[in-house]
Amino acid sequence: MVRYILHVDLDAFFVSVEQALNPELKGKPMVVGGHPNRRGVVASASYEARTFGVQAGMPLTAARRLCPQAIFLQGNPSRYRDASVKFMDILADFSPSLEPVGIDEAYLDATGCEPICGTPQQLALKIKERIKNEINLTASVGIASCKVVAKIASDLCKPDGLLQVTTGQEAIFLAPLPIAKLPGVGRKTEQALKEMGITTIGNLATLPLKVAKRYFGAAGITIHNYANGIDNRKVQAPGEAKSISREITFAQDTVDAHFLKAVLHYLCERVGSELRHQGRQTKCLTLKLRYADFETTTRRLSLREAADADQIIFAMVLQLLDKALAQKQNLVRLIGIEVSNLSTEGKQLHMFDLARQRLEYLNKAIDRIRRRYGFASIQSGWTLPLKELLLQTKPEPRPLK
Ligand code: DCP
Ligand code: CA
Repeated sequence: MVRYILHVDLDAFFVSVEQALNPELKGKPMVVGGHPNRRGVVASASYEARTFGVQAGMPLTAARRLCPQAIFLQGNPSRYRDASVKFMDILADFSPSLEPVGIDEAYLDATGCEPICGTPQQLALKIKERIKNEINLTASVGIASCKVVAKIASDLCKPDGLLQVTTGQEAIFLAPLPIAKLPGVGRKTEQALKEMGITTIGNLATLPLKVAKRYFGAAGITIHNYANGIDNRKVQAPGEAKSISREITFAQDTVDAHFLKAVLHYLCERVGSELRHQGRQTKCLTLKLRYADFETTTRRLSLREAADADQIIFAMVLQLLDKALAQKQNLVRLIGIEVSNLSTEGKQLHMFDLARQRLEYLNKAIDRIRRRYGFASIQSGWTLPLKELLLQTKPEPRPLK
């Protein structure tokens, strides 16, 4: 069956949220990321600033050199989280098959929605209209028969665009595009492909599969398939996701190990509470670090027994952080954790394991308090250095169930 997948991505997200709240900023070159005289990088640039060459990830000082007249804002994470929740809520009205990706993008499977929502194009227009009316933001939407092509389509039609790739035309659509546009092709792979004379997606598509596999292993097969417009990945609603991840990008890059450990503990609490909410446990932990130079590293370990306790997850992932910090002492821009290899098996195995049982009771009690009074209402000693940061967002109390 032909699938219709929409990739919906908000335009210049952080910047647009600021503009929606302060219309005087609209149409102006703008950068969210911090003060231009300070260290740090551009998180989001308005399309007006982009015409001067300003890009996400570039040092703020470089952005100011390129576009001195731009307005620089520090950013308001809680505003972006609010807008993100509203955005996802709008999308959820259109299809139960919704996969949020990061803060401002999502895939939506619209296969079979035609009798209710009209053609995929009509559906995309309705989604764009509601986003405009309800949160005053613009979104770009790519429509295709698979995720990778839908994502590239939304990227190409930005800002405020809508682009549908006709089924059967995927490879032709992709062929002229530069290789860096293909998800899965990072800076290193791009360089290696260029050294092989491969500069467009079409070049990669016609490379013999064996060669792609020899040079890049399993990832070579994936990008070769993508280049041919082949991507069987399903749109996965979060409940069925194979992994749960949380990450934080810092307003200011840091090497402060104490602070990094506090943030890591916070992320473990977030992931742990989500695991328990879903009634699942993890057997695989991954730590992600992105440095100021944008190099991203991941370290992974397997657990002998499945776990859902923050304390166990933290103890294990802390070992990964210690190793990473010992190996590279650069400024850190982002820290994240992912738990995967998830199971929903019962915990009978630990019936006589008192320490684990105590943790289970403790975490259940903490979850209950947090459900009622908000996540920041209860803190561990580890996350005390983050007190100010965490108290910025205070959800409405909800009744205990
Ligand atoms: N972000 C960040 N640091 C980065 C990249 C992004 O903090 N290096 C944040 C700010 C962005 C948001 O994530 O607004 C979404 O990222 P996108 O890559 O989707 O970028 P934008 O939404 O800003 O722009 P576009 O219109 O290209 O989607
Ligand atoms: Ca975006």
